[in-house]
Amino acid sequence: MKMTFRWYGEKDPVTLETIRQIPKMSGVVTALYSIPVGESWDLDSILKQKKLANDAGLEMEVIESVPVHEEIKLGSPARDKLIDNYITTIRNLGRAGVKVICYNFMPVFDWVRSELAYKTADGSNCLAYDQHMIDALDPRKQSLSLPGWDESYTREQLAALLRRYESVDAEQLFQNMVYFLTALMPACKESGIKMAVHPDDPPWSLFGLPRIISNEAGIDRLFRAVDEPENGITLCTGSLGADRNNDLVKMAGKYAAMGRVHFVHARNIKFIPQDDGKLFFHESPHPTECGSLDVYGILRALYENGFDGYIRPDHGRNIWGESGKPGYGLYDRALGAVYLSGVWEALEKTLPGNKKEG
Ligand SMILES: [Mn+2]
Repeated sequence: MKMTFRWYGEKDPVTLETIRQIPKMSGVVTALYSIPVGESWDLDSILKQKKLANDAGLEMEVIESVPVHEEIKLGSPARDKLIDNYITTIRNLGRAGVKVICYNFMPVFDWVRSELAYKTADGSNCLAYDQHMIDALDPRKQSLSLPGWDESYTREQLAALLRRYESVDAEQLFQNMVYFLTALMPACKESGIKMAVHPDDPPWSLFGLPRIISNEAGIDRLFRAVDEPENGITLCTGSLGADRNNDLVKMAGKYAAMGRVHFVHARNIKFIPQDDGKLFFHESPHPTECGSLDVYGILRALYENGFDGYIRPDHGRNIWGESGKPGYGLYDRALGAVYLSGVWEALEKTLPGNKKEG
């Protein structure tokens, strides 16, 4: 297992020098943030980013993410050129020694929360999801004021994009994803790159848009449709865990045994029951007992089924007066990394070697 940390490049207030001081940190998970979505990433720019990490004593073996252009998700005629660009990016990342690409296939919106600074009982703040607030939003009728939504679309552009998705149901989106992945596989094999799809966050349809990587059935179907070891997942516990029907311990063990967990996002969330039964959860400290997810059980299932890939602490709270990027401050993610490493050490020292290590 390799512990990693997300780094948003040179503009990230959390510096590489800080990250390297977190115990057991092997590398950063980063991206090239200035290249527009759809354009290919040139080798020089990739190597420049890698050198920054390497000079700080950190690896750059996981990219999060190489975004997938909406035209690919829509399956429009424009997709083939964009897929060619994506393949060029894969080849260049492979040349630079990158091993895993995290991406997602969620139409228009990726992660969605109702609050970015929900105040918890201990005075820290974190991301939260309140179904009441999400239900009250209709991006087709009103300007969307969604926390974290980057407003890169005007209201008219967003409305036009949503109209185009009216003809794309979950089945069509799935076919478009299979088309995309199938095209990528030869380059992935030649380049030593594994694709790790990030599950839908949250794992259900939002604003009428289809979502397909939300549960075991969806992931199984994707693995069957493109049955290659390079077609894997980012096991994001907080994303999948928002749906209480998802048995994360089972999924972690099953997909690790298949060799399809290429990357793990470890995060805990806490469900707060509401009188009307609607969903409310906020993100919590990483340890099992601080939230509703069995983080220990998930790590144990990964360990026992031979997982030896990359992991990073996912969203942390803002604590100790830090006002960091929501979910991506330094302190709580660093605490999370050390907790995860501690659990892993205990697993290694108390259980027989995992299958990969014989
Ligand atoms: Mn995640």
